[in-house]
Amino acid sequence: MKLFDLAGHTALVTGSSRGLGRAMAEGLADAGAAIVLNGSHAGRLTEAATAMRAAGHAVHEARFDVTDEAAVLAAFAALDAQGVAVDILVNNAGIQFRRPMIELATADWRRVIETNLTSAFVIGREAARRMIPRGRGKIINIGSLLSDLGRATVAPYAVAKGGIKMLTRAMAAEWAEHGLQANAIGPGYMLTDMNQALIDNPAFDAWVKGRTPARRWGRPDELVGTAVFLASAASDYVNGQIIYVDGGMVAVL
Ligand code: GCO
Repeated sequence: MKLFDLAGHTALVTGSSRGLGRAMAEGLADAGAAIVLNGSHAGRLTEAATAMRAAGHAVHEARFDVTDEAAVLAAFAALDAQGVAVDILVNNAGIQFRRPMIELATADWRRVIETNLTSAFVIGREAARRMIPRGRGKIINIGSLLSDLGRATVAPYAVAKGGIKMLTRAMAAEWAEHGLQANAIGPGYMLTDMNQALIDNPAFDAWVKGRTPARRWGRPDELVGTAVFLASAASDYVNGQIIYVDGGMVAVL
């Protein structure tokens, strides 16, 4: 299992005080990584860090809004000053905003694109600037079923997640020769706060269970295996890929 051992590595997981990011942070920590937890809500970030430390994990806290470039730069400068070398980046932070496009304000479009896509470029660039001189690094961008498929009322989210798939390929194109591996995970319909309105909607719940070959929603912890694989030496020759963890939904009609 040494191939999947993350001891000696440090993972920055954006949006990791709850949801998918928290589950992946805990899973990467279980595999031996030190974790840089990120969130913009001080209380939630401290709660998550405290719980993970109580579980025996090495945890740093980096509180910043991923859309605030100055705060991102300051956070990386602080990590540099502390001698914390991020060699695994999980670009997970994201928001959802469901609205038909003809009713969608441009400001709301921009907010989703900035949070779900542009932040992954900015944080990826800052991480890569430090990984390239070291000749190694793992970047894991969190996409979605909507990286490949459309759904009504979630246009900015789908466009951003489609962009995540292509940003991942662009990162592979430019950074693989420097020893970095950039890949993506495409979660299916997962049991998260962001999806609570859908989970609570009997018609949508039935649709997800009928449309998904596994006939169920996914659990956040079900992303951990793929995250550890993409964060570890086991994926050193994997680049530019998106791995769907979706119960089979994207593979079938
Ligand atoms: C939606 C959901 C999806 C899921 C996930 C599916 O409104 O359709 O929020 O976006 O969260 O992204 O892969």
